[in-house]
Amino acid sequence: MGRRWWVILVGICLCTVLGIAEPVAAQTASLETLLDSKFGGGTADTYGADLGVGWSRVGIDFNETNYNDIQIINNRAQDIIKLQQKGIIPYVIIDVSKRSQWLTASQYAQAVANVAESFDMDGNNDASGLIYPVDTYELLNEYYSQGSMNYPGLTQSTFVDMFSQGAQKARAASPECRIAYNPFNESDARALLQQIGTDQIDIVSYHTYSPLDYPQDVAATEYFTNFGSMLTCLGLDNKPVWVTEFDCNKHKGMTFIPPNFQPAGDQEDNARWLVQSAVWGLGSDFFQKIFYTEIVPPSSMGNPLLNWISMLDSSGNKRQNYYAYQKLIDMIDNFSSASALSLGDNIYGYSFTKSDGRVVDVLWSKEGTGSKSNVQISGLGSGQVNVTESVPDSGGNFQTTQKTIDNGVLSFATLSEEPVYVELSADQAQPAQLPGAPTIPANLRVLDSSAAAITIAWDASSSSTGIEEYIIEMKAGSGEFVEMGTTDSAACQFTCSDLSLDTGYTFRVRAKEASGSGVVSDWSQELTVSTPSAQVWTEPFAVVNNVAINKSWKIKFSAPVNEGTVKDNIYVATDKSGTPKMTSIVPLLSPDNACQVEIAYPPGGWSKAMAYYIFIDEQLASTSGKKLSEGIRFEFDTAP
Ligand SMILES: [Ca+2]
Repeated sequence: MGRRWWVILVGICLCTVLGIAEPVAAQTASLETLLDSKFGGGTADTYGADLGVGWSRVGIDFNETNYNDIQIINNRAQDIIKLQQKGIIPYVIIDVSKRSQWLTASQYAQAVANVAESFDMDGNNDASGLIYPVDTYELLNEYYSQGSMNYPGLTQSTFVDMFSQGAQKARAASPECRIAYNPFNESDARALLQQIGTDQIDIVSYHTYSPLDYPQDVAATEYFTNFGSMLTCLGLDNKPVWVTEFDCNKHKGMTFIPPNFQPAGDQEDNARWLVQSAVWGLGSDFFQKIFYTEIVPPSSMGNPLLNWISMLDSSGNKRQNYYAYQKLIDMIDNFSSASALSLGDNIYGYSFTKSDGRVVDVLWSKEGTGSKSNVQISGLGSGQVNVTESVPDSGGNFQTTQKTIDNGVLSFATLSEEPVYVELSADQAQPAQLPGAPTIPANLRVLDSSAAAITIAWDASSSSTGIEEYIIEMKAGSGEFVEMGTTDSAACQFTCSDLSLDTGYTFRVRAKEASGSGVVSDWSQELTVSTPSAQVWTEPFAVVNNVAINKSWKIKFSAPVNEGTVKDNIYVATDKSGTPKMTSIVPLLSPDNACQVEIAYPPGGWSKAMAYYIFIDEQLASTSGKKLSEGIRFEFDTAP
C-alpha cells in the first residue's frame, strides 16, 4: 500500500503548478553555483527562490498520441524559463502516461530525443527563450513492474527497452546530458542494468520519507541504509545519489492512508527530522542533493499526508519546516567539503567548509537517546561564535546564542536532539598549527656539587623555531617537583643552592620553543644527586688569637698526603658551618714535604678582627688511600 501514494505524489509534483503569490528574493548566484547547490524542492516555482533552493523538478508526460508533439515541449519550456529566471535549475523527468495503450520503446525514445534536442541550446531545433541548457534528465520515474498503480501493464522488458533507447537518444541529441535513474525496485533495476550497464547511469534518484533514526518502521529500500545496500548489490554505489523526493515524516508510526490519517509527530518534529536527515546524508556523503517533496500543499488532492508534510499549510502560512529548510540552505549550501565530527556515543556531528574557508558545524543528540551533557568540539581557534538552533518557533524565529571558545574547546552543557549550527570563521575552524615541540634536553649531568649547591648541565635542545629558555625543576627526596627557575637558551647549566645536607635532589629540565606558543619539550631524563652527610668536626686545637694578617699556616700530617684530595677537602671559611668557602684560599702540598699542607694568606692578607675556620675534611686521604678518621676544624682570629 505504501507505494500507492507515490504515484499521486508524482502526479502532483509534475503536473500541478500552484500559484500562491509571493514576492521572491532575487537570485544573483552564478550558474556554476546553482549547479553545485545541494538543495531542491518540488513545486519550487513560487517559493524556491525565497527558500534558496538551486533545483526543482519539472515533469513532461508523453503518451502514445502526443509523443512527437513539439508543442508540449515548448509549453514546458515556458515553465523552465520561469524557474531559470528565478535562479533555479530544472531537473527534468521524462515520463509516460497511457490513454488506451502504452507507447512503444521507439516512440518514447523519439519523445526523449525531441526534449533533449529542444533544451540543449546547440542552435539546432532549440526551444526559444531558455536562459541556459537543461542537462539532467530522469527517465521513467518510479517504474515498478509489479505495481498496479505506477505503470499497470507496462512490462519489465518494455520498460528496459524504453529506458535503454531513451538514454541513447538523449545522449545522441545532447552529448553533455546526464541520465538519472530511480531504482525503485531491485528486480526491475537488475533487468535494466543487465541490458545497459551501470555506465549509462549518471545519477541515482532516490525517494524517501523516513526520519533518520527510525529504520524499524520502514520496509524495503525506503530507509537510507537499506537503499545503500541495494545500490552496492546493483553496482551503483559509486554514483551520486540525489534524493529527489524527500521529507521525513511518513513513518515513525504514521498512519498515512485517509481517512485514518494520523501524523507521527507535530510540525516541530517534522522540521527537526528534516534537518537531522539532510545534514546526516549530505555530511556523510550518502547523498549529494535533496529535493524536498512538496513546498506547496496539493490542496486540490485533499490529501492529508501531503498537506501535513508540505512546507506551507493550506492557507499559505509557512510552517516550521519551511523556515528550517531555509535556514539549513543558508547555513550549509554550496559547501566545498564535509566531514564527520567525533563527539561521543549517540552524537551526530558534521562539519561543512564553505568555499571562503568559513565552517558550519552541525551537531545533535541521536533521536530517541535523549540530551547529552558536556559535549565538546575541540581543536578550535579562539573567540566567540554564534550557535543557532535549527528549528524555529512557530513564527519562524531562530534563537542564536553566543559562546566563547575556551582554550580551543567549545563546550555545550546540554546537547538536545534538535541540531544546532555553530558558525566558525576560517581562523577559528583551522587554528594556526602550533610549532612542533623542541627536542628533549639530553645528557643531564652534574657539573659541580657541594653540601650547599649543585650545578647541573645538559646538551642543548633544538626546534624549528628556536629555543626560548629551559625550565628546571627539582625535588628533594620523595617530594614534589618544584620549578627552580629558567635559563635563557644560551645557558645549558643551572645551579641550585641553599640545599640541605644528606639529601637526594632530583632534577629534570625541559625546553620551550621561541615563537611564543608556549610549546615545550617533554621532560629530560631525571638526575638524582645527593649532598654530603652532616659532618662532625672535632676541634683538637685551641683557638689562636690575634694572628697577623699575613700569617700563613702549615698543617702537618703523620703520613704523606694524596695531593689530589687536598683541594676539595681543606678549606677556609669565615663561618663555623664551613660555608661559604673562601675561594681565594688554595691549600697546597708543600713542595718538599709530602706530609705537610700550606695555607697562604689571601691576596691583601686576612681581614682584621675577624674569626676564621680551617676545615680538614675526613675525605682527605694519605698516598696509601687512608682517610682521616674524622673531620677537623680549628679557629683563629686576627688582631684588630
Ligand atoms: Ca538543440
